[in-house]
Formats: sequence, C-alpha cells, structure tokens
Amino acid sequence: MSNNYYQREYETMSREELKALQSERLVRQVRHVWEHVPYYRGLMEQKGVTPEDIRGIDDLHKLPFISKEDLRLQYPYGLLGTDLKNCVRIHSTSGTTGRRVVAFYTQEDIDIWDDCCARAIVAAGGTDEDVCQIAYGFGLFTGGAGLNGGSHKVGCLTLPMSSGNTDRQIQFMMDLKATILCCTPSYAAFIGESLKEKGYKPEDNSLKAGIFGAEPWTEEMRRGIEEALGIKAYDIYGLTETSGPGVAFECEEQTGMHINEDHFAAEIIDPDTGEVLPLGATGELVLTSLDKEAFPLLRYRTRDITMLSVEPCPCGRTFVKMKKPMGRSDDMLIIRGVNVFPSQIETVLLNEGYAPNYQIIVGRENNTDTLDVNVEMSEGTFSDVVKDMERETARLAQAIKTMLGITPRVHLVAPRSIARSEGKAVRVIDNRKLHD
Ligand code: DLL
Repeated sequence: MSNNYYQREYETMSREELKALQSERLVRQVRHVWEHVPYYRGLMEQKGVTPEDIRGIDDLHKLPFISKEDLRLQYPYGLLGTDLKNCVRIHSTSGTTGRRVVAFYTQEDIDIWDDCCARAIVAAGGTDEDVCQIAYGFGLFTGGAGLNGGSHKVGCLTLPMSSGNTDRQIQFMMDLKATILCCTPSYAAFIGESLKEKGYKPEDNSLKAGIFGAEPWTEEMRRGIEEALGIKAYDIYGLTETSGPGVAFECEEQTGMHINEDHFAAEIIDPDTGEVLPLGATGELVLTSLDKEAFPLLRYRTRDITMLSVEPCPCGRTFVKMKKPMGRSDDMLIIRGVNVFPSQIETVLLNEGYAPNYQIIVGRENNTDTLDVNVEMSEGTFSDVVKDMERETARLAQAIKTMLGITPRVHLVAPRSIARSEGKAVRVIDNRKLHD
C-alpha cells in the first residue's frame, strides 16, 4: 500500500462510490452539453437520445461518438461549452496537417487539470521537497503547462525549462539538483546520452524519477532510460482534447496507468465497428469528460489502441489501469497486408542492444510495399570490417522478421547520424502517402 496520494479520498474510493460519482457527474455533463453546445445536441437528436435517457454511467453507451473530424469541423468555437468570456486559456494540438484542434479552459478546468498532473507527480514519489524540471514544450502544447501546474500544486520547486537547449537543461539539472524530470521519453533518452557524453555517470545526478509521455514508448525504452539516468521512469498519458497530460498516470507498480476516473469515463471499442468491448479486450480508447466546463467531450474516439484492467492494484488506487498505448490506430502501418506498429520494431532493436535511434521508411516499388529500417550504431557496435556489418544487418533483419512476419531491409548508419528529438520523435516516413 502506498502513501503517495495527492487526493486519497478520490484515488482510493470504492468502485461503488466511484460509480455513483461518475453517474452524478455524467448526468450533469450531458445536460451541460445539451444546453450549451448546439452541435452536440444535434448529434444526440440524430441518435434519438435526450438528457432524460442518461440516468447514470451505465447509459454512457447510448450517447453518440465524437471524433477528431468533428473537432476539426467545429474549429474554432463550435464545441465551446461556456461563454468565451469565462475562458482563460487555449491550447492546441501539434498536428502538422489539416486544421488544428483548439481546446478551451475555464479557471475551474485548469484547476482540475493541475490536480490530475499533481496526482501523477505524487504517484512518482514527488513532494514539496522536490525540484521538478519540466522539459516538455511550453506554449500551445499542453505538456509544459500541465506538468507545471501539477508541480506547483504539489509544492515542488519548479524549473519551467521547456524543451531544447540540452546543455542548459543539463547545467540546471546538475546545479539546482533536479530530482524529477518531466519530458518526452525520446528527449529523456537524448538527455541521458548527452550526460554520458559529458562524462557524467548515472549516479552523478540527483534525479530519482521521471514522468514521461506524449508519445508511445516501449518497456525496453523504459529500462534504457532508467539505467542511463539512474531513476524510475513513470508513464503519463493525455491529449490536448481532454485538457492535456494527466488523463492517466503510473504508480510505483509501473504496470499501466490509472485513469483519473472521477474526471474521465473510459471505454474500449472495436475501432472498425464501434462496438463496446468487454474489459480486458484490446481496442480503441474512448474518453468522456465528466466535469469540464469549456471543452466538454462525450465519447471522444482517441484512436489510441490499449486495454483496460480493474485488477486491484497493490498501490491502493481503485481507478482502472490502461496499458501503455501501442500507438494510434492511424500510426499503424499496413505493410504488405501486415499490421505493423513502430513500437514493435523498437522492441526488437532495443532487445538487440541498440539505442532508440532509428527510422522506419515505408515505400512502394513495383506495386509492392517496401520496409527499410535505418538503425544507428553506437561507437561500441561500429566496425569497419564489411563482413561483420553484413552479419549484423542480417541478424537484425531476421529478428524483425520474427516479430512482424515480414523481412525489412536493415541499414546500419553512423553514430549520431539520426536526428535527436526534443519533443515527440518522428520515427516513420511513409513515402506511399505522397502518392495518395
Ligand atoms: O501529448 C499530451 C501530453 C503531454 C501527454 C505530456 C503526456 C505528457 P497531444 O499532443 O494532443 O497531447 O497528443 C496526444 O499523444 O492521443 C497519444 O497518441 C499520444 N500519447 C500521449 N501520451 C502517451 C503515452 C499530448 N504515455 C496523443 N503513451 C495521444 C503513448 C501517448 N502515447
């Protein structure tokens, strides 16, 4: 049993109490949406549902879904749940194509969001004695602002570094004895690599924990970061549409992320049919906000593929846990008819002793899909004997084939030749999309 709770009364409430709370909040949230967001009202009317039909959380499935496409169509104000004058902030997705999604917040929304992030920091062992270095981007991206708010609530000394300028990150980390690092896992790996290059050993820093999220990362990557920085690495999940980081967070068990179910109801659906799947099934995560004012979301299709579990957690929290998302359904590559998640290739490469510096290039030659994987060598794996390199390339190709069932072309590339990420890493180049 843990003592690391930020809001014990919610985090450890019984499932019956939680159900009653979720029911009461859902009824209120649906009414709020019906009265304030004509677009939602239209969707509900189309499905023949009125607020009277929603009497509790068991009625959630009666509501229509909402998708990223709806959010784009309603850009910028179409889903606003309150007068603009009540809003105090916006954030926006980092999407590179199409219209961005803009999320609005009242002060009350920000307060709840900060609480969710504070729960994550406390679950990672954070207290008011800690120095919390926030190296997620600050700005329209939600990572910096969310963890910053959480860190203030916990009372940590907060270093609002934003991402980038790795030399300065390291200087502040060492001089101010940062104990908790918050950034994307790919940036954490890069910081670890840079510390090593500067001659620091993992025990030279004061870090004890890291809170990493905003992109998929594997267990193998977790182990690599934990070793490089000498810390425990905790996962955190969220998306701009639901406020930002803090929808779910890991406790000391590190076996999945507790969903803050007093604020978000979670379902898993079959992404093709929309059918709600039983607990324990893998599918698309659908989230419903239960107490948002400015940007309420009913049954939002996240496109993230995961699985839920209500197994009692030794930490004492009663909230369901979601497994590390494998990636978004739209990140899944279909190569020669085989479904491939980039994270599967990452698992193989890290198991084979490589660092998470790789690139996946998909193309099409003579009407057949091609899969090329560029893998960066470390100084240690580098060899100028051609035979050795050929043998290594063949070994990696075989390992990937065993995982995926298709044979890639593997290319070993020089140390430091693949660009490092300070935010979300771009691992895949799909040249087939250019010809759509
Ligand atoms: O990435 C919010 C965030 C900031 C989460 C900092 C955690 C830490 P977006 O930019 O809107 O928001 O991207 C949301 O990122 O739908 C997932 O596909 C992915 N994602 C976020 N956290 C994780 C995670 C932020 N822990 C999208 N594991 C989501 C895997 C994640 N994927």
